[in-house]
Amino acid sequence: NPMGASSTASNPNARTIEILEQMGKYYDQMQDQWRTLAYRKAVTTLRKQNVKISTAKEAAALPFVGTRLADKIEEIVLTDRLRRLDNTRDDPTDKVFRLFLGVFGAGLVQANKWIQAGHRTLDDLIANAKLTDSQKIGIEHYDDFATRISRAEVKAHGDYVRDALLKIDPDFQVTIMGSYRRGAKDSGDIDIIITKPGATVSTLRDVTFHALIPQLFKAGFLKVKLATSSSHDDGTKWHGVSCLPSSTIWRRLDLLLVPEEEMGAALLYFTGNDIFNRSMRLLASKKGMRFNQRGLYKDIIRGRNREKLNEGTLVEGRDEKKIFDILGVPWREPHERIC
Ligand code: DCP
Ligand code: MG
Ligand code: MN
Repeated sequence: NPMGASSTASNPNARTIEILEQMGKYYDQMQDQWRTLAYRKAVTTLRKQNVKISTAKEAAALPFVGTRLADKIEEIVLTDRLRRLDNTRDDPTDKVFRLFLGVFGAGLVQANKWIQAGHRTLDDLIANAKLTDSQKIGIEHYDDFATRISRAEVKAHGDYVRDALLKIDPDFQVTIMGSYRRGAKDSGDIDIIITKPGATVSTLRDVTFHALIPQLFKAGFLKVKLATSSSHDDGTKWHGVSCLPSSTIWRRLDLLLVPEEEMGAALLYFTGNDIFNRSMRLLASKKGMRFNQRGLYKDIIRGRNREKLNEGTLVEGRDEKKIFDILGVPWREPHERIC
């Protein structure tokens, strides 16, 4: 966390925050996005308090803290623990479930199927389950993918891609996005945007898929391509695995191809974090607009259930700052986009 451990340690709610973070991490592993979000927001709120929050009533009066979370805060203060969290540690099926959810690309349905089929360990899966190629990689490199990547290593992966790309065409640009751009001290994966002033998507694709990627495979830097849901695949993304020549740890690497006219929207979107993006999307929607990774659009016609009936007209895509302006949001540096 970029807020740093020191600011938590001196916070009167340090112990509560610590336990809520563990509970949030549990829900994150369970892919329960709703509860993960609720816990993250509550932790952010508690970090800002300079008095100790002791009762459910005090907690419920804070923004983003609902009654059930407020009860849990009181329980933590009174008992120095949280039964719900302790329970998760005793339940063996629960542990296996979280283990399986940690396999790259495995969701709730897949994890459940493996458990129903009687599998209990990763070795079990390798020996007895029918796995896709991506799942096999996810299991064989389970520990690699679970290890955070230091800032220096993220940068080294970015430099490697940039060096190779600039040898092919010096006008290309490589930007490291995601948690790295927000200044995080470590990251879960490496997110990279590839662009070139004036180039069409088709040129970006040609160079990336026919020159860059084959070359990076040949050099041994790229290890495998991973499957992604085909519904989201418009040929501007590549998901896979890379490894530095000096290392044996395989890392998750995402490449994204962005034409110049969408660069502002892509910078905004892929800087995140996900909650900040969600609030920007909500704000756009309240103003009758729509924000996605390609741009800010207006004149969206929505149906009875607020489903959109057209794509709208592009308002801004090129300039990140302008998108903030048009939405009426004061500029926030990437490291300030943490919710
Ligand atoms: N993103 C989003 N909503 C999602 C997933 C991603 O808005 N459901 C955006 C915001 C993220 C960016 O894409 O910052 C990159 O996605 P990552 O999953 O790689 O997340 P981060 O880079 O922020 O964190 P990590 O260090 O875990 O990779
Ligand atoms: Mg990332
Ligand atoms: Mn990513």
